[in-house]
Amino acid sequence: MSKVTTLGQFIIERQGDFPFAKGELSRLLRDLGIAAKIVNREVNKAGLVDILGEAGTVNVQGEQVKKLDVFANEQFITALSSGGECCAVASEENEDMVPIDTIVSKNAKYVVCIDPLDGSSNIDVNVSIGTIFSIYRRTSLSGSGVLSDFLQKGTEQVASGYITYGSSTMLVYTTGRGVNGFTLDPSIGEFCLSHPNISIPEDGFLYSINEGNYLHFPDGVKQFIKYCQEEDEATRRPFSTRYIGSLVADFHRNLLKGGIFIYPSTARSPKGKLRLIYECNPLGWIVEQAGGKASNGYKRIMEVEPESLHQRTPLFIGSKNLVEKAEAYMTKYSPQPVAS
Ligand code: AHM
Ligand code: MG
Repeated sequence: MSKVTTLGQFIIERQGDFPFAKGELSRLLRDLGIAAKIVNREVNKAGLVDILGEAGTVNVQGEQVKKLDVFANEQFITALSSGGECCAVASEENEDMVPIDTIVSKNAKYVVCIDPLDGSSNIDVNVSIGTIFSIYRRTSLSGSGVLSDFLQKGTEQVASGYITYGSSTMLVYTTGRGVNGFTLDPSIGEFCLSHPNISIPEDGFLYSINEGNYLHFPDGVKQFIKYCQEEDEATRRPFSTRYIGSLVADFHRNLLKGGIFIYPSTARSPKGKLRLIYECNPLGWIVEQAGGKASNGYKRIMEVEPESLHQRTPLFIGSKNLVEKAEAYMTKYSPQPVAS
């Protein structure tokens, strides 16, 4: 019988590699895993709204039915507040950071940035959605966290990951020593190591972009799309388009199969749509740890200086050679005067 390694076991085994680790980061990851299982349970019931009641209404038990993204946000913040290892949370669902000032958490070492349920427009149609998270060591000295704790470059992350609620539920994370993926086995309620040491192919044959916005793309992106669509046997072009419209699901597919995901600036979103702190940086670190690249079109995403919690950025992420190719097209056809 092959040995099953659960997420909990894996985290504890890895902790032994850091002689001075006190286990706080491990506990934080474990708390995120527990919240993910609760969110997964509710996400799996999303199709039952006619039976269980619609968001905003009162269900047959007399309880207020919450929107799933609000529910997910509450679950993650509750898990992080009671775990005692996190002194503040920044979430897509909250305009300001949420300080955690319980007795156990007040002087905790870490802050967590989270998109609790990304791609939520896909919930009602049974398409994959996800959670994205990123952990930083606080820069403030004590008390509950402050805004500046979150305005650190992606290069300062100590752990990042995502959960994809799809045909199966997976948690993928890195602490800077490779990327490992765990699939939830619902029969035992545990995330089990299923994808050790994930690496993304250097070349990919998929490109993922919302081409509906084509007219408003920068010329560099238009030219890159043209390159992807040209016929060339040697480079296996034309490439195929795959676009779900759920960042985590699009990213996860390209991570395993190779490819590039692009959300550039558009007329509607001149700075791009995706958020630097809790969408782009965490996935940026994952892809780099897997051997790929993440860029804003001109520079490494993890080196962009964050100025605000909900800052947006264009994103080019995936297989190394494809991201470099797209960057070359951006530099040639859409040279930008100053770095963003
Ligand atoms: P959300 O945070 O409001 O869910 O939006 C983020 C989502 C991403 O999952 C996805 O990559 C992108 O929006 C899709 O946007 P579009 O519908 O413009 O293609
Ligand atoms: Mg989002």
